[in-house]
Amino acid sequence: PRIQYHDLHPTPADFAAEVLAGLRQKPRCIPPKFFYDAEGSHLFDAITRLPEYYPTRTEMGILQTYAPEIAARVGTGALLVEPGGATPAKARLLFDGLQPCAYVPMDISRDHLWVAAEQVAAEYPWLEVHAACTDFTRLLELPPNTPTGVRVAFFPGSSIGNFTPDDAVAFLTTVAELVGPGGYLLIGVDLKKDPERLEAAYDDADGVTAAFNLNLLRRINRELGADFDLQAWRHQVRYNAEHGRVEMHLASVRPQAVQLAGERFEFDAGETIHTENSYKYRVDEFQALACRAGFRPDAVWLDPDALFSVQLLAV
Ligand code: AVI
Repeated sequence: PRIQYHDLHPTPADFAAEVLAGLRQKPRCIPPKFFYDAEGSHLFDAITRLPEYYPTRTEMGILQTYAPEIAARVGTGALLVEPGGATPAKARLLFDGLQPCAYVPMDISRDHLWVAAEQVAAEYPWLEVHAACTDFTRLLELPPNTPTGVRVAFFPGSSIGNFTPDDAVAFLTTVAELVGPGGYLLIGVDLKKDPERLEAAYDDADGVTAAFNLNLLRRINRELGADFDLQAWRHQVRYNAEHGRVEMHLASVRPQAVQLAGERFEFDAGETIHTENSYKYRVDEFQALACRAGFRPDAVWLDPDALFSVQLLAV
């Protein structure tokens, strides 16, 4: 298999420092990137298969249906770059139609990235794979010897929804620079819809998303030696219409104190730790945001129920 590995040795996030900083704030918050330890990644995988969590299967359906149209617009022989490409199940749907000159998955998680690169290379023997272990801040450094072609960035999963709109613009600006004039971004964006449907997607009947959220406290206890009582916290989901986002919180069921790294944190009954935002857009809202980053809308594909969008943006 034709694989090249490129390790930029990304600096791991400082879990302790970021958790302490977030808990010292009011309202309290912890960044969602810390959900994904081994158990959290496993739970997220289970979330993507839940009946209530429509985004994954809906997006895959759109990609499958419209792969030939996508290929017709961007052309064959492009360089396909996937920031966060350690789970290439979705990119796979594009390879046959796009016939990219190379696939460049980029991810901070070295082990997942290496495994994914090997699987892709084994499955698509004609495809050159250049796996780059790096964080989002260094997207512009492509691995050496990467073939040239029209650059297409692929950012599925509505991961863009976990950025604030301003951070999304900053990230998309870097992506626009990465693909350059003549390049494209193919991005999955979850759409605004009935709040009940949105809240159910983040508060499933089997409690998988609740376990995913609460696993963060388990991880803090295990890795940072805190003493969160897991029975005293509840998963809480609300659609914030003003900001157009689903919020996940962990709510304290009673007044309590938690010890972490020699510091004592007191929580009132009902007080929450805000753990995630998942922004939802109308198609025109997202296009306006992408325009601020230097893109122009090229095409949009939706599922029949208009739950989710796959958008092609050009530089
Ligand atoms: C990864 N990200 C796009 C998911 C989302 O829908 O915002 C994370 C997630 N959180 C709870 N369920 C799924």
